[in-house]
Amino acid sequence: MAHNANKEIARLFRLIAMYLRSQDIAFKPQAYERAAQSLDLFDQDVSDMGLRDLEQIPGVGKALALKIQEFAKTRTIKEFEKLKKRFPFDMESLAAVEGIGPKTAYKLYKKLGIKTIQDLRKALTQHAVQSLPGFGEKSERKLFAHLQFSQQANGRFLLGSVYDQAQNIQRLLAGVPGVERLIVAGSIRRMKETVRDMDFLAVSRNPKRLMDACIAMPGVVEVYGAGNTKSSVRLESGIDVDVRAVPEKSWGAALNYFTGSKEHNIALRELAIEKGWKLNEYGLYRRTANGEWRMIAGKTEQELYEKLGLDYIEPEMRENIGELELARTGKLPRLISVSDIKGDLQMHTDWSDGEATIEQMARAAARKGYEYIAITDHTKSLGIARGMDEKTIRRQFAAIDALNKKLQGTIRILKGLEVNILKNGTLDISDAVLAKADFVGASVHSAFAMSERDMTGRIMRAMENRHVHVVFHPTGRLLFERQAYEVDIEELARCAARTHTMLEINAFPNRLDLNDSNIRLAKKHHALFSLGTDSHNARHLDAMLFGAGQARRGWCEKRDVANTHSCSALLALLKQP
Ligand code: DGT
Ligand code: CA
Ligand code: ZN
Repeated sequence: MAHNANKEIARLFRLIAMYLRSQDIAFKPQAYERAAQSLDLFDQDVSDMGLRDLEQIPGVGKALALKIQEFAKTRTIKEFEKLKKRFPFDMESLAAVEGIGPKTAYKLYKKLGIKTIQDLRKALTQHAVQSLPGFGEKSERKLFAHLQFSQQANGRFLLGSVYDQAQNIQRLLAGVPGVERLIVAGSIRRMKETVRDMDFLAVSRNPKRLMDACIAMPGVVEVYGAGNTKSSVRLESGIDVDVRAVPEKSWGAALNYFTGSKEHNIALRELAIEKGWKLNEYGLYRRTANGEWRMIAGKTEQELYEKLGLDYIEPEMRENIGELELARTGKLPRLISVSDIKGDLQMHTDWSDGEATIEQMARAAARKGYEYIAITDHTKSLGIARGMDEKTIRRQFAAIDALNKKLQGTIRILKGLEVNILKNGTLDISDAVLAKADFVGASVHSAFAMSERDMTGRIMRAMENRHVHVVFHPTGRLLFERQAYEVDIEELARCAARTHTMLEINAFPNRLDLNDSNIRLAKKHHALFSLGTDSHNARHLDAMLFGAGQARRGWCEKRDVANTHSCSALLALLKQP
């Protein structure tokens, strides 16, 4: 593990430099930055070094050496604390946005009161930034584009941006000698669209060894705590990781507790109390005749639910929104699983804005075990995505026909499109060409600012088109970037059922659109869903897991999702012109 003190001191030095720079102070910022850089490269812990030795570090003079010692003693630096008070905005995050330096961050704070990334996002959406001196419409747009790529907001992370890392840590820590069980709990286990941290839970014969392994993991930049049964660290990517070891006999109770949600936990605990019992992270307890608490369940989650008179509730459903009642009455849905998915119904290739060829995508999908895919490249009115015109579409479909012959027995490629729903609800491609496609998705990619009534009407008009099989990413939201446009999901769902048009559950990590609650809502009105990853390269195909996760959070069963069917069954079920 790198020396955490060094890293943290370097970080504070850099921040001090930024505050000073924002005030146009000369020389001092460079001195702090130079020292910070040396500290990053210095391979010995500076916390217990003497003044003389510290001064040997390149760029560290007496004044900065004293500050390093101050940090070693007090875990902070007074000058930093003073500056932080004087400039109460999130300099670190704001100055990290491409196109914003310390001076701009200060200006944004002073003129517009922008303190956080959220404030900035809001100001940009309201076009408040372009009025500042030195800014214009163009720089505002640029700034917005930079922000769009930031993966993190409000201290939360996209599930899709941390999931692999969580799996890697799980593998790594599960291999530590003594570990008998180890699993990631919390919001990641519940497949929530965004997560704040990673909560690992373990049973180990040697918990201390597990904790030591945790703080020694690659990528750890800070250790908050390292005890005998709990450790807590921060990773380079900015996310915190907690690891807890629990006794074997409490595994189920602890897993249940740390999976959450908190609301679900509270409802379970109340149910226990109603029965005169007690439930906590150690187990479920009943009072004996002589007044002592005796554990009656807790080794597995299954027995916990069973004792409470409930069917087992899958983690994705544990949000206290009615699942307890369903579990009590034996009416829980049998949730769809990612292995039920037989094909991926949205992806792009180098015919529009994708990175891979049709054949590369098809072969990658075949390796995932899919029976079919739909290639759904953009169409002409989406200029920035190199949308295809009618002529190009005909050529692409011919190419797919040829490929299907070549790949026969490997995978079936459906000729699909992602056409644009224009402002008035018509499409940018003629019906004659749509009729040649196997699978047509329609989406809104422009003119987002509309009343809910107009937008709902616009999309419904597209659904009435007999060639349109599905509405892609029905609300248009981009997590951390763009709010959903105003649209009435219930109305769309009713229209979906009536016109036999599907609604997409877009699996791409920053879309997840429809989201969990909208899926539940649409399901109530008997909408049928299609799952698609919206892949732009072969790696993206893995995102299906997150789409399936949202479908599960939306209480979907296998029959609610069209691409659980075989290819011929799917084609038979599509709306016929
Ligand atoms: P996150 O981290 O914000 O994405 O969401 P969670 O659900 O992972 O929340 P977290 O990490 O704060 O806590 C993990 C689990 O621990 C949470 O799902 C339920 C449980 N938990 C935490 N605090 C409380 C509490 O005050 N009461 C109860 N009953 N459970 C709690
Ligand atoms: Ca968590
Ligand atoms: Zn799209």
